[in-house]
Amino acid sequence: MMRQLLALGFLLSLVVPASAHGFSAADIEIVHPFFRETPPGAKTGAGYVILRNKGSEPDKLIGIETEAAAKVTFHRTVTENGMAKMLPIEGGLEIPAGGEYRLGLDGSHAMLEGLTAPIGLGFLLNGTLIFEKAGRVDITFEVEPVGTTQDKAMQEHEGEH
Ligand SMILES: [Cu+2]
Repeated sequence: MMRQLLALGFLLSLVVPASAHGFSAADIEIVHPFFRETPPGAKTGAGYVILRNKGSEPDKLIGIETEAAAKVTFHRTVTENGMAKMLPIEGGLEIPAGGEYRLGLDGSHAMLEGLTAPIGLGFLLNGTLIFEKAGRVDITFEVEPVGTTQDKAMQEHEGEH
């Protein structure tokens, strides 16, 4: 019995790191940052994250840097006359005091331009989130399969807690 419990504990400990994939800096909690898997030859990719602010002042995500891409900007995909197009989100992503910003809702995403290599499942990619107040925070991005939405990733993420 003890041995079975130990074995179970070992299995659980293997599963936990994915669910515990998060970072924090000052009052900001960075929940499950991920890139979507890209096909071979892709020049662009997309990144998602949930930012929670436990503080009493708003903060802003003003930039992302990563080893996976030459440049990262913030976009929103909108549909006009049946055509999807991407518009830049200007001025950074505001995280209200005591609130959150879900990058991935309403078509929002971090746009990775100039991919240095395809982004493959199982990769952990280094990056830095740059906040107006919390400053530069080094993190890692996990990689989720093509078609993963913010909601789906979060369900899986929170289901593991
Ligand atoms: Cu885009």
